[in-house]
Amino acid sequence: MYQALKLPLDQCHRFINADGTLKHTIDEQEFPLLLECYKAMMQIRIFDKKCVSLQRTGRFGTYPSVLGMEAIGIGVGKAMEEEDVFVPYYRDQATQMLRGVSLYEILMYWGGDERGADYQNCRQDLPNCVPIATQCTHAAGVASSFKIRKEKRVAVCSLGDGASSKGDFMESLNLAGTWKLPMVFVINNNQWAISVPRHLQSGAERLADKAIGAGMPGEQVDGNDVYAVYRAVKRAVDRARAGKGPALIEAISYRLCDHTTADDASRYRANEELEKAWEFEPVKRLRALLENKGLWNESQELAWAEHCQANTDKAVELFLNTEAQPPHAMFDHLYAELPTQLEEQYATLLARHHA
Ligand SMILES: Cc1ncc(C[n+]2csc(CCOP(=O)(O)OP(=O)(O)O)c2C)c(N)n1
Ligand SMILES: [Mg+2]
Repeated sequence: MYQALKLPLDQCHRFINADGTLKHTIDEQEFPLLLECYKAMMQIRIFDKKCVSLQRTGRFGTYPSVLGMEAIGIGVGKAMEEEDVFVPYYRDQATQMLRGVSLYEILMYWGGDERGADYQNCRQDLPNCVPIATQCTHAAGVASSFKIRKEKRVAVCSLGDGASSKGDFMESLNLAGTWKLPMVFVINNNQWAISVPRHLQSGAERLADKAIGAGMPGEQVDGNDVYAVYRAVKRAVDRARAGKGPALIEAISYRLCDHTTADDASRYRANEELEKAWEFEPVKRLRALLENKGLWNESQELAWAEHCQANTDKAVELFLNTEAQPPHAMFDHLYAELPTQLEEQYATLLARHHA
């Protein structure tokens, strides 16, 4: 089955199989955590669907859905400590939600309002990075500061499979390995970089092997298994915190959605492959496991879905009722002192706004 998709899922770390059975035993004490993960994954799935609808009805900007990749984000978020710093790319709503970024803030950001990046919680987490892989260099900087200040904190950097072909990533990886920085790279390998499939991106059999040249451990995990992601990231984060240096984790998943709302994946991707990928998706398998263990049932599912929808609707209402900032706000917070040219443009815009 996996071969049809060409996902190397049989070789990578996994606890929860696609049908909800266990490949490896999970300690009973961990089940409350799994329940929390499931609830969070449902919240992000319901919220994410609403974001796509908002864009389709003209009330939102371009939006990158996280459909099918929820387990990666939630596993990463659960593995981090509050004092760590998360350095995201643009498909990290799930981790951000667990870190304390509100659904309202996520909506504001993707609605084109930078106030959404001024997180009221987790104030040291970095904002979304849309330029591919540049966040890796920022994360290396954050991790360097932790090392210099002897702080027991870890920078966790998230990136896509496509981003792992960029120089910024390779340079950050090299620096992290050389300086033994307290950082963890997590690759969300969703098999596509927009329309470029994984096999055309890199000659490396496993993206995790890129760690070898940088002198750090690299590990492949089933990114559709939230517990496998959590365990791998937690181990790497604990290790980095203990001063043993960085690690790279490749979480293998599949992008069940278009690249963004500006994309139409049916133009370059076979429907048969997409249908196959749905068999491995992360939410269904965790629900099956929890139900088998007697920890979840249909009525809880319905009640929780309703709760998640209410949370989403509340945040959407607040977002839609937030007054947009004036156009000249785009100049705010860019520079301590605006360069002359920008100062002129700022003055022009200000005059028009008040005319
Ligand atoms: C520096 C830079 N080059 C190109 C782009 C255009 N671009 C946006 S998303 C993307 C593909 C990224 O794929 P991947 O890293 O696999 O992340 P995914 O979107 O699949 O999560 C590209 C090339 C960009 N945003 N930044
Ligand atoms: Mg990708």
